[in-house]
Amino acid sequence: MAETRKTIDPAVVELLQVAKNKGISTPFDRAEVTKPCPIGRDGSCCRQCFMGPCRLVGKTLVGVCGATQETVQARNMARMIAAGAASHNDHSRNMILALLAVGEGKAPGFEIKDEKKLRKVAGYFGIKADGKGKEELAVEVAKAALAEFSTRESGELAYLKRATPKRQALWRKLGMAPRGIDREVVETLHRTHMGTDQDAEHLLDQALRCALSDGWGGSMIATDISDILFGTPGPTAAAGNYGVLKEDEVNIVIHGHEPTLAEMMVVAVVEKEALELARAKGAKGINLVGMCCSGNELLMRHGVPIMGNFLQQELGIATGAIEAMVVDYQCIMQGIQAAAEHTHTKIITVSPKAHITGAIAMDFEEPNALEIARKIVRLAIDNYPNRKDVHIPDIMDRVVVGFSHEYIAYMQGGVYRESFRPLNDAIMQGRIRGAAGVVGCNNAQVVHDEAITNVIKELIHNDVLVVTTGCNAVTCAKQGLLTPEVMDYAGPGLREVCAAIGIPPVLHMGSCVDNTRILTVLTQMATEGGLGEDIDDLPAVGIAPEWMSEKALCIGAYFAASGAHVIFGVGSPVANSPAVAKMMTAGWEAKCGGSLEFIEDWRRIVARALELIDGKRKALRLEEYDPQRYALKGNYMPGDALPFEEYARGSYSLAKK
Ligand code: NFS
Repeated sequence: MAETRKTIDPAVVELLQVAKNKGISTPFDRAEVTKPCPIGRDGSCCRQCFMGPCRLVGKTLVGVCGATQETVQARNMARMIAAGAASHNDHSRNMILALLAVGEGKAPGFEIKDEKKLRKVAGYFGIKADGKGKEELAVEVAKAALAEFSTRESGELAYLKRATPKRQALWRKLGMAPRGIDREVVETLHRTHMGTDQDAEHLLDQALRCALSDGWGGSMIATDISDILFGTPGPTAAAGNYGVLKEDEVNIVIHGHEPTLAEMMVVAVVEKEALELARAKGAKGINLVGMCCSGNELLMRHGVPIMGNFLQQELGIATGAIEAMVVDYQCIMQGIQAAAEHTHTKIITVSPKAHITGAIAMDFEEPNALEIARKIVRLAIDNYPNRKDVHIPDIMDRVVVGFSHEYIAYMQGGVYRESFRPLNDAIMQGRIRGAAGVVGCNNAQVVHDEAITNVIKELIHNDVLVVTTGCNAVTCAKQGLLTPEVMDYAGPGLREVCAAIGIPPVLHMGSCVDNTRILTVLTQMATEGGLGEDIDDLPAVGIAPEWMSEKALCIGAYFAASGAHVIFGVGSPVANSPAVAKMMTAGWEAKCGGSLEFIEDWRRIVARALELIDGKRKALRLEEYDPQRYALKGNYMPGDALPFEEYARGSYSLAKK
C-alpha cells in the first residue's frame, strides 16, 4: 500500500484516505510533487545578491563575485542558524514582555505561578530578591532579561554562568561567548551579506556564537519565564493522537509555539457560560487539544491531550471535527487554510507577527488575552452546528509527560537531597550505557515518525536513557513510548534504574524551546562528579532523526558548541562541500568538543550514537558496557522485546549503508 510508506502512524494512514476523499491536500501529497531542488538542498545555491542566484555545480565552482563552494555553504548554514536563533529569541522576547505585563498588573487572568523559580532566575541576573514582592521582582527580572538582547555591558550573556566553569572559559578563549542576543543574529546577517565575511570557518564560528545566543540566551530565558508564569512541569498523565478529538464536543486545537494565549484558552474553555452555550448548541462540552509545541506546553502543564505533530495539521482538519484551529507562530502549514476551506473549521491566527491569508486574525496582547480567548471559544461553539461528515480515527495512546530538569533532580533524592548521583552512578556502573536527547521535527521527505520511533526503541533497548522534546516527543506519545510500560522494551540495566527511581526510560521534557532543559541536565550531570567536568566528557548524544526547520539546525549548533555530539537524519544541507562538513565535525570537535553531522539512515544513526557514547565511556575509563551484565536469567531475553521489527536486531553497522 502506497499510503503506509508515508507514515508509520495508523491514524495518519486512515486520515490520508479521508483527506483524499474530501479533496484536501496534505504535506504528504505535496511532497510527492514538490521534490527538493538538488542544488539548493545540497547547499550550493547562493542567492545573497541579484547577480545570481549562482548555482555552484558542474563546471561552475565559483559565484559571479568569486565566492567559493565553501563560502557559499558556510554562509547558507550560518543564515539558517541565524533564522532559527531569531525565531527562538523573538519568542523569548514575547515571553519576557508577558512577564513584564504581569508584573505591572496589565495582564488580567495571568499570575506568577512559580515564585521560587522567579527568585532563582533573579539570582542569575544578579538581582537581589530579598524583601521584594513577586510583582516587583517580575518587573526587575523582565527588564534585566530584555537588556540581554542588545549588547551586554558585561560583554556577555548572564546565563553563560549557568554553564560549567570549564565551558565558560572555553567560550571566552574562542571568542564565542555571545555578547547580546539580538546582536549575534544581526551580526550573522551582516557577515553573510554579499561581500562581507568570506572565510568559511570564520563564518561558522559566528554561526556557533549566534546559536549560543539562543541556547544559553533566548530559549533558556523563554523556558524559565514560561515556568514562572505557567508553572514548572512535573509528571502529568494525558493522551495523544487523533483519538483525543471528541465526536460530541466542540473541539478546539491550539497549535504553534507561544503558550501565553494558550494558557488563557485553558481558562476560557471551562467557564460556565461557555459550557452552557456549548450545550445549547447540542454539544456535550468543550474539548481543548494541542499540536506541536504550543501543544507540548499545554500537555506538560495541564495534561491537555496532544493531537499530533508537524505533518498532521491538515489531516486534523480532514476529520471534520475541529471547530477552530488557533495558531500563533512557527511551523504552521499555510495549507491549513486551504484545508479548512473544504470543511467548517475556522483557522484563527492570534499573533500580530503571523497572519495567514484567508484566516481570521485576532491579534492578542497580554491585556486582552483572556478576552480574545473567550471570543475564540464562542466562535468555535457557534461553529459546532456547521459540522458535517465527521471521521475521527479511534486511535489514542496514553502518556506520562512533564519531566522538567527540576523534577529530574527532585526525583533522585526528594526536596532535601535532590541530585544527579543516582543517574551518574548508574552510568558509571554501566547499568545505563549513556543518555540521548532525541528531538526535533518531522519531515515530509522521509517516512513520518519512522526514524524517530526506531532510533528511540533501539536506544532504550541498548540501555541508553532518552529525553525528548518537540514534535519528536509527540511521536513518542503516539507510539506508546511515553509510558512506564515501555520499560519492557528497555535493556535490563536501564530498566532496573528506571524502576528504582520511578521514571520511564523515555522522558518528555517539553517543547523545542525546552531543549535548554537538556543543557541544564547535562551541566548538572557534569557538575555532579564521576563523569568528567564538562558536557563534552559525558557519554551523551543529541539526535534529530526527522529534522526540517532552521530552528532545529540552530539547536544542533548550540548543543555542538556546548560540547555535545549531534546527529541529524534526513540529509545534509552542506552535502556539496566535504570541507564544510568536516569543519562542522572534526573542526568543531577540536574547538568545542561537540560536532554536528548528517546521517540519512536511522540504523546508521543508532550505530553512530552508540559508537560516540562508547567512545566517551572509554575516555572516562569506565568499564566497557556489557548488555548481559544486568540481565536476569529467565526473566529477560535481550532481543525479543520489540514488536515493531522490520530488521534483524544488532545487524546494523557503520560499514553498511
Ligand atoms: Ni521544533 Fe516545535 Fe515541531 Fe520542529 Fe516545528 S513544532 S519548535 S521546529 S516541527 S519540533
